[in-house]
Amino acid sequence: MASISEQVPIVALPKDDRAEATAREFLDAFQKKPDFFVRVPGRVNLIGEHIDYCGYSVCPMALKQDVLLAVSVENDKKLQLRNFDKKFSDFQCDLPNFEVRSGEGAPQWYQYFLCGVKGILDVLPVDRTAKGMKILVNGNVPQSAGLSSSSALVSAAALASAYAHGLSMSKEKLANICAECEKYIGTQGGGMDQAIAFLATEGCAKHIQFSPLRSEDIALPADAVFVIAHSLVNLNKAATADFNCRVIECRLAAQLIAVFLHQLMAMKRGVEWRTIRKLSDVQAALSLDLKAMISFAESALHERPYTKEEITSELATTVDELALVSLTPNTEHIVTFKLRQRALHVFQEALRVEEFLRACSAPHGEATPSILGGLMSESHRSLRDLYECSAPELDRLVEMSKGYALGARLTGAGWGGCAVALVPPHNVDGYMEFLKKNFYGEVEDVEALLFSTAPRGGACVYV
Ligand code: ADP
Ligand code: NG1
Ligand code: MG
Repeated sequence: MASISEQVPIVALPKDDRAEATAREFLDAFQKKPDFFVRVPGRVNLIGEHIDYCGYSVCPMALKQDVLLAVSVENDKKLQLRNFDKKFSDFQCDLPNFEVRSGEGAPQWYQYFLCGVKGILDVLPVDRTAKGMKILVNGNVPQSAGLSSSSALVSAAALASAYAHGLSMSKEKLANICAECEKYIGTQGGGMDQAIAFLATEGCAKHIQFSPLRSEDIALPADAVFVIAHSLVNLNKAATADFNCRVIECRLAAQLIAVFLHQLMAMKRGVEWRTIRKLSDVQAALSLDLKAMISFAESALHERPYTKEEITSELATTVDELALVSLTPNTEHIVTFKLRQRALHVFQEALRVEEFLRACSAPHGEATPSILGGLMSESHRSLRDLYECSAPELDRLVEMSKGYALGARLTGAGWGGCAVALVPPHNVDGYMEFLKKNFYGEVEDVEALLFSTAPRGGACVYV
């Protein structure tokens, strides 16, 4: 196998219980030893929510919870999958031609895996044959909780396939492939999850920027602990149209803003709405700053939900062309769109990211954690009120954090899943005890649902 060590690190398998249990289970399942292992972490996003798919930068960090794969490479052109968790059924298919996903509703677990395999087979040089693989999946990222278990699984599948085929590519290339191939599952994510999965480094949260993908370390204050708390509500993003609905509301807002500004300013360079995909595209085309975009969205877009008829009329197009250019198969049925509210959240959240980074890069003082916490709380209010992607249980968690944390917000896509709170070190134990007693009560295995985090490293291959 050719080395990809100058890209994703290839290191010795740690001698811990989890690695040993995974190796043992692989032996049981396939009567042979694995050739290599792959680890890809989940992530928590500190700030910059629902803006990656609008082209704006985000601030996530990798978790210790991860997807660990044990892999053997085979010459039989078959993919055989087993899961450590027996609630996930065995799966097998022939390579290279398989269907990733058809139909609606929640996808099957192995379909996320197939996304990653397809992402790599699609870039395999034509003279290379697809290799078979036997794989055991052992994941402990809480699922459907906004901590990116799906992208850890997709990215692990892609990394295993790349390594099995001896493909050598940069972390950024792998992250971009994974961001695109996870879309086969049906959601139109922006690439944050796959980016941090590959670009994370131990000890640092990252500022991730897109087009082109790049990352920088964020210097978080030493006296700030990030505590994650699960709301006990799960939402599988691909099972409903909620997530894609927000993506296309932002797209339509960007397309309408392009047309309105064009008319208003008799612009030197015309902006053709059909070429606009993201709110950042229209900002770049107009060379305006975020504050100017906020003012314009406030004055030009009305609060009342836009109907499809109104949008087609403003864009001088037809329902059919709108579906083709702007919508996704699972959002074609939607008839009203809250464009002003969504655009305002995005521009204001992008501004909060800038302020968060400014506070982190200035010399840290006593006030730094409070500034960061304040921005996180504002972010939550905006996600709750303008973006409408919170849930009563998440709002309750955020409310309950007030006596202990300097700020808290939902993290990930929302509609359930986790909140992240910035807590001073001396309050961490008290906060967790308070939530155990008053939020979790009799719930079992609270350690998996409520934990403090430190930034961990990104994807690696273990040999
Ligand atoms: P999130 O990425 O926020 O955790 P998603 O709804 O995007 O939530 O993806 C969750 C889905 O990913 C699960 O329903 C399951 O199909 C798949 N998944 C994640 N981790 C695993 C795992 N360890 N084993 C099997 N499937 C997994
Ligand atoms: P989660 O909640 O981890 O599935 C999703 C998107 C991200 C980002 C966040 C919201 C995917 C794979 N992930 O994350 O790209 O848009 O929501 O900030 O679609
Ligand atoms: Mg996901």
